[in-house]
Amino acid sequence: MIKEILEKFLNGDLLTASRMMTSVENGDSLAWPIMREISQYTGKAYVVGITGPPGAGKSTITDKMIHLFRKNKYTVGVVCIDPSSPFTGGAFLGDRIRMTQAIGDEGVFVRSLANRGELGGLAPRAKEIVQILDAFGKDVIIIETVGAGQVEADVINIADTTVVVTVPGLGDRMQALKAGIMEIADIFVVNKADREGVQDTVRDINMILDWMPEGKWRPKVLTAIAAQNKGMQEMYDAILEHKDKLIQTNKWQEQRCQRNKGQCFSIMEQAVNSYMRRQVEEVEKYKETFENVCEGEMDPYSGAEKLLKELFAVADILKLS
Ligand SMILES: Nc1nc2c(ncn2[C@@H]2O[C@H](COP(=O)(O)OP(=O)(O)O)[C@@H](O)[C@H]2O)c(=O)[nH]1
Ligand SMILES: [Mg+2]
Repeated sequence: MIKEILEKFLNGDLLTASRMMTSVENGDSLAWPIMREISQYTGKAYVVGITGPPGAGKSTITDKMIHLFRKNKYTVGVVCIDPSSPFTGGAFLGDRIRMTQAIGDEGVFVRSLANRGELGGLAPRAKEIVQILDAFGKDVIIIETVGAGQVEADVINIADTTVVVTVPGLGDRMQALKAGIMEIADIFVVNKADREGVQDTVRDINMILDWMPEGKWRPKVLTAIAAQNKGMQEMYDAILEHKDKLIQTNKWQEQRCQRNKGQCFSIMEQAVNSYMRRQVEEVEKYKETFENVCEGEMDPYSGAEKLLKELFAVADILKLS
C-alpha cells in the first residue's frame, strides 16, 4: 500500500500528497512509513520562514513572494501556521482566501496547519509537512507563522532564511530585542510603510543591530507596502542574496547536516517514548510496577529503574510504527 501511495506521490498526484500530509499531521499508522519512504527525496528545497505579529502583512507578503518565485520559474510550497481557531481547531480561513491568486497554479501547493494551541510552538508536524513538499519537488517552501511571542522562534530550526515582518509603531521600542527577534532574523521587513513612523522603526532596528556582535551576515532592514506590491522585489532579492551567501560559505550544507542529525535523534526519542508508553500501558507485568508507583508502594525512581531494565532488555524498540 505504501508503495502505491509513494508512486502516485512521485507522479505529482495532488490528492495523494494532501492525504499524506493529513496522515502525518494526525500521526496515524501511515505517518512513519510515509516519512521514511519520502526521506530519500528530501533535502533539495530552499526553505523561507516568514514570521511576525498578527496583522503585520505576512500573508500578503507570502502571496507576493509566491508570484516572484513563480515568475522566476521556481515551484513553491506554502505552509501557513495559524493560531488554532477557537471554534473548529482548524486554521483560519482568511489566509486561504487571501492567497487566492496562487490557486489554480500547479506550481504552487498551499497547506494550512493549525498549531493546536501550542503556546509559541510551531505546529507539531510543520517540519514533516515541509519535507513532504520538498519530496514532492517544490523548489522553494515558504512557512508563514505567528508565535505567542508575536514571532515564532522555532521557525529557524526549519527555515534556511528567516524573514521577520514588523510594522511601525508597535509600541515599546525595545520590544524587538526582548522578543529575541534580533537573533533569529536574516532579513527584517518593516511593512505598512504607508503608515507613520517607518523610519523610526528602521532606525531602532539598526541601532540594536549595531550593538550586536559582528556576524557573518548583517540582517538587511527593508521597508515595504506589501498591499501595494512595494518593496517586494527588494525582499525577494534579499532572500536570494542570503541564500547564495549561505551556500557559498557552506553554511547551508552544515545546517542540513545538523538538522538531519537532530531529526534522527528526535525520531529515536519518539520511538523510545512511544515504546515505553505502549508497554507500560499494555503489558501486565509493567502495568503492575506502574500501579505500584501510582499507589506509592514503590518510589518513582525505583520504579523507573526496574521498568527501564526490563523494557530495554527486549529489542523491538525500533518498530517504527
Ligand atoms: N496599510 C497597509 N495595509 C497592509 C499592508 N500589507 C498588508 N496590509 C493589510 O493588513 C491586513 C493584514 O494582512 P495579512 O497579510 O493578513 O497579515 P498577517 O496576519 O501578518 O498574515 C490586511 O488587511 C492587509 O490587506 C501595507 O503595506 N499597508
Ligand atoms: Mg496570515
